[in-house]
Amino acid sequence: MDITTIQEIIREIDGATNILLTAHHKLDPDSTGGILALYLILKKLGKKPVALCYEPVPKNLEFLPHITAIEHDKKLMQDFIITLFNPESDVNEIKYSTTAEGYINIIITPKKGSYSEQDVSFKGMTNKFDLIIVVDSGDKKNMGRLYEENKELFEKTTVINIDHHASNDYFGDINLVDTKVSSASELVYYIIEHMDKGLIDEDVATYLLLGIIADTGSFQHANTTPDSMKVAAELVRRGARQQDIIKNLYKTKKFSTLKLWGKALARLSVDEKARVLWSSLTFAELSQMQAKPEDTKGVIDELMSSAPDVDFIILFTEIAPKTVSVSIRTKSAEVNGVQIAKQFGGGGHVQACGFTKEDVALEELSEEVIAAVQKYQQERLGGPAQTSTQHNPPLGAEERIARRLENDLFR
Ligand SMILES: [Mn+2]
Repeated sequence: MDITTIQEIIREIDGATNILLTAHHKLDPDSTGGILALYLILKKLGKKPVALCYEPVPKNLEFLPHITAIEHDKKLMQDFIITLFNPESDVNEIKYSTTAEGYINIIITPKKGSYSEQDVSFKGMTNKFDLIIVVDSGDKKNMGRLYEENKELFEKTTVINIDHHASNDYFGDINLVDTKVSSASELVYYIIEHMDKGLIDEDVATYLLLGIIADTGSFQHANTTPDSMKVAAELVRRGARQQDIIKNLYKTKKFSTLKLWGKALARLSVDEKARVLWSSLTFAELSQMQAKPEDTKGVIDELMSSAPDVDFIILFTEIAPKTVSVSIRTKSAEVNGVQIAKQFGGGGHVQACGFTKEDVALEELSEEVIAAVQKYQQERLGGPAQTSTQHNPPLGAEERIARRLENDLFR
């Protein structure tokens, strides 16, 4: 951890009063958690923070306390006010003209008498921020309209850049950028830790844990480090409401989505030798459940994280009558899904790809695709030709998936 930079940031915060907090324009759990944690801490320190992001907060984050502290439509640049001492006479006329050099002349004509230089003063002449903290944003452009409309403010004000993206271009005057850290929220934790750990109450702990959980996919992604787990443990100790976070991030599914899962699970098939697991959803089922094709994304994600020892996970979705969309996922980079997708005119990434075919029967297409997978796997893994196709997953697998679904349903 870059202690020098953290200390520099703490010094800047100490010396500032009006602090603007923002993030990349599309708020996500990490940026929202980071902003709110800083907001509350700064308030506790007697500062005057303003949290601002022009895009609305995502629905699943509305459960967070003080979420309304993040404003969406505040205008940042203030009027430039020129005050003229004018005790006796009224103004006859005010007009202005611009010069070729880019100046504005404001011409004030009194009804009587005249003004002198001493009569003029300026008020509210600059924006009121003396520090800007940007959380989880790789560059200035990522802040969207907030930056576009206030470039001057960003140029004139000290900017602190707190981020963990590899693409970060060090746009700040002070940059706390660490790609080895799980999340911007974890970085915010390190700053607060060096200020005073006592500032972390239950709300602050919840915000920061939210960012860490979301960006590590509940400690499943490769960016989960011993440090991120240590910080998470400390946050839980300090009262972070982990169950609230999980419930709102992962356990709040539409009823239609859950019913869709039920259908997909009931039709689960496995070929253990070819190490492929697949399922399908018909157009009639989608319509019946008033589900949209995009609702099936959750189904394949869930199968991916719950499926047992397979290499391929494939979901066939009839998105319109006789039009079938095929999502192919593979569990490791050594298994190239694109090789299958390409045979059917599709493409994508090695581990996540697919295609859509019109004018086909769901059954027929799934048989063709599975045959292609069996052939690919046979060539890859060797061994005798593939013959057996088991249309039920092994008990262990089915049980594990069912238990997971049950958890999601009844929590
Ligand atoms: Mn992040």
